[in-house]
Amino acid sequence: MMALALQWQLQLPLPLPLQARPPARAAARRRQRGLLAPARRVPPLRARCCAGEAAAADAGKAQAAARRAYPYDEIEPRWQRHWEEHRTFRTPDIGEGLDTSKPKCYILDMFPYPSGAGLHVGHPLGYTATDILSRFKRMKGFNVLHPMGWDAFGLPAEQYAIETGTHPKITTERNIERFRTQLKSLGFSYDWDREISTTEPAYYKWTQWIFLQLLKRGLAYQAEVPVNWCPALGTVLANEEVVDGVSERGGYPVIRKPMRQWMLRITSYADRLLEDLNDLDWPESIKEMQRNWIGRSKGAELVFSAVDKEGHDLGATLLVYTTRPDTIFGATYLVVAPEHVLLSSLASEQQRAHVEEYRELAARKSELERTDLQKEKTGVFSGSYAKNPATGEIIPIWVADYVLGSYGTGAIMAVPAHDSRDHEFAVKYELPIIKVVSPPNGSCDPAEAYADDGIMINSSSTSSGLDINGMLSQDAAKKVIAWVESNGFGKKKVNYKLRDWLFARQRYWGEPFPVSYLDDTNEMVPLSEDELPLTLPELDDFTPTGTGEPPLTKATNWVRTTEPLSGKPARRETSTMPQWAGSCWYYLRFMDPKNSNILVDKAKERYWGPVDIYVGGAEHSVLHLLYARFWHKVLYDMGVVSTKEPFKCLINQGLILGEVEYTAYRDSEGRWVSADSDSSLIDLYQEKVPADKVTKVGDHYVLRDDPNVRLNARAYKMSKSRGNVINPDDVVSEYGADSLRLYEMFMGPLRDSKTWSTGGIEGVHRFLGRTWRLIVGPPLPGGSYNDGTTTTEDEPTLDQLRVLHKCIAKVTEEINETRFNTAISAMMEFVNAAYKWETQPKSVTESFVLLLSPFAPHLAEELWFRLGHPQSLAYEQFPEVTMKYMLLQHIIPCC
Ligand code: ANZ
Repeated sequence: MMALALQWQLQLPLPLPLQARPPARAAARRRQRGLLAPARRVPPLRARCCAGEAAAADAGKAQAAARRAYPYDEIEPRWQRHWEEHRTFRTPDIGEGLDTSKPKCYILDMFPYPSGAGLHVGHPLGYTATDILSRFKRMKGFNVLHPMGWDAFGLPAEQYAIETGTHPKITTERNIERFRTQLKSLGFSYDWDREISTTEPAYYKWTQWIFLQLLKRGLAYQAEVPVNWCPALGTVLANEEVVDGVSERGGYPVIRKPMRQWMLRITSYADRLLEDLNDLDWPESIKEMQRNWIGRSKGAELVFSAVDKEGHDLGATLLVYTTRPDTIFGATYLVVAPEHVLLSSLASEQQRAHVEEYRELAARKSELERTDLQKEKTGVFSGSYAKNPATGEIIPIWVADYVLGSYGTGAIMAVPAHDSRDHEFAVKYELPIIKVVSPPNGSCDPAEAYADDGIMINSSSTSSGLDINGMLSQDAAKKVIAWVESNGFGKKKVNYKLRDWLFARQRYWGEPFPVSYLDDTNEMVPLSEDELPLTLPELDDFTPTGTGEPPLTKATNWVRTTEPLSGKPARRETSTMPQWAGSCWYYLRFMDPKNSNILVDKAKERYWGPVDIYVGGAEHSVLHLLYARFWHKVLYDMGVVSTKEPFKCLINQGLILGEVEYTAYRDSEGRWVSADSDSSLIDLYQEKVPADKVTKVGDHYVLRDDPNVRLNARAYKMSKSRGNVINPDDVVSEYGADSLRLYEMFMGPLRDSKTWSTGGIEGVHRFLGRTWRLIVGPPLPGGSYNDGTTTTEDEPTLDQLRVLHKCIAKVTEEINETRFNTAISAMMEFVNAAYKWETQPKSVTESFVLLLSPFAPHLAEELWFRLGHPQSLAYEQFPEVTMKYMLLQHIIPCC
């Protein structure tokens, strides 16, 4: 226990000043001169076990001792076989023995993309948590649905196909096989009979079916839209797949290019997606991210008439969107986006060439670049003017790329005194700045825009009859809206940041769209539902065409088709659906995975829906969860599902960082320099220090042999290039699956980021070994163990019952609260206490084994069996607390 506590402290990452790493080239030079420790090589896991209480001991010996802790290598495969052969975790269907009078619990992991790299230690973190909950709920009398599947369409398999010529289907099957084997080796209690893959035609038949329903309801449409075109990947990317102007995968440059694309009208559901967030038991941070993503803003659309320089009406109007109608008297110019449809007609003869040139320049920039507040604002005068309806003033119309064509009306009224972007622009191009809002306390920086609410000034006009002077901003805004509405100058308007969902990819490895186009009229014709699935054709050449034409165009026989109703020749759609499609509804299919007549049987959905507990990474907070909620609401409106929301409770597991790395510093003479010294660390030589040469003093780390020398300690995200990736397979073979499971749960609260520590896993492994020997007895000469247990038929003492029930209460409460680390501590305390008992009464031991079973199921099953139970413990009743034994806690000390 002590050792573990120490190890836990050691895991806390300390910040390393960023500048502490010398430039790579300098480091290499120093390394050549022998001043720096050699570049980090990744030693095998066994060689890295040097931290923790066994630090001073020989690593090899510690490993040997660790492996002897108990025979996990015999126990674990045996029980995995048993569960597989007996289909222990199969959840029967309604009508096939499922007792629907029992309560249900649907516990779901975000299903993985089966990458070629296999499982990493981050995966089992969430999977162990859901497994504990599933096993616990089964033992608490719930019907549990706990399935697993594969989100297997997507770019990497296709990229691999391009590089190696291996068909994505083969790569995907191979990767799935590996993932499945790895997951089974961890003893997760999935119902493998329900396994699905998004790439199976029997599955994507229903993804295509949903698309047809969206099409019928006008929620899928085609539009010529400026898309993110990535020439290197030869595909269009969604906004979310572009980071800082380059593709998220691969980091290739992305440009904007207009293309005809499939879009999904998610914006029609914006309000419901926003409102229904309130009832969800989700992390507040995720709900906030979704709210921001939807970005509902309230304001007004105002009409400005285009006029000539003298103010003569030109018969055209420009609509602007503003969230600050109160500032209308301060609007000294208008700005249209470079892609605004009226721009060409607004450009005067004199300005046309400048405007065109500017438009072309802007087309090369990403939206991110254009809206970057740090970037200098640019723009060009269009040559046209408009009349401010409130002031009657003639104001110029400019084009500038800080206004986006895709938001609001693509045009703004610029109020430089109160909007910082407009202010910067007006200063640069010497446009008038008129202050119309005075801060309530009267003072503001005249060199900057005052963007807050306040009291209206300079805001009345006899010609228009509008007077809002002296009013508070919000009241003034209401008055302006009423005024524009009654005078035909505009209306109240709600806007959303959320855009319709670009739903097509110019790639091969995705769901084909079930539509074709008639050769003669080009009319789009949906496939009839009974023709689904439309399967992907075999293809040998996956390389993108480079023109934007998807690789599927190469499958000429597949592309050519006949429209069944008219018999007319037609060609199939050659884009495919994005990877998000399959993951939008998979949780529904798990309820009824083999149904070929309907997406999900109504009775099954009514029983199992919605997902009660959904666990996955926070990186899916916006896209997957928003898209899935959107589809779910459409299916709800169609009566396919009975709940408004798909996922009742959401839990984001934290990140697992690599083992803490310690850095010491030396000066040019080779002397140690403490990391907290005044000298700049940049000029010093860095040296990685192994954990067994480090000790902790107060809240910092020092050299064990020279405690005056302070070190920097930091944990990094696991990455191949850093060489700090831990492979779960290695951990399983070294310590067993139960140790890995227990360790990942013991590292700290599920939702927090945590640092990997091999010393920590040795600690939990020793705990399991102690538990084993407590119940089975010490090893016999030769290293084997008794067949049974050393428990007795004795009646437990009151003290034993007190210790047991305290443990039951704690473990039950902590599982319910998903605080698995403290549940494990409670079990460790129990084992410590039990070692002091003269005998181990069987009834007490049995209850403890049941408590342990959700966490370390293999070991628990083995002990349960040895305690005389031939059946698996998976459906045994979870121990219940008897309060009278708990109360003994208070009585005993007094006696
Ligand atoms: C006048 C004004 C005065 C504005 C003021 C702000 C402050 P949100 O909250 O994000 O909805 N805007 C409108 N459409 C735009 C577009 N397509 N591209 C860039 N900016 C656009 O922001 C709405 C505000 O952003 C609008 O209100 C408009 O500027 C600007 F003191 O109008 B405002």
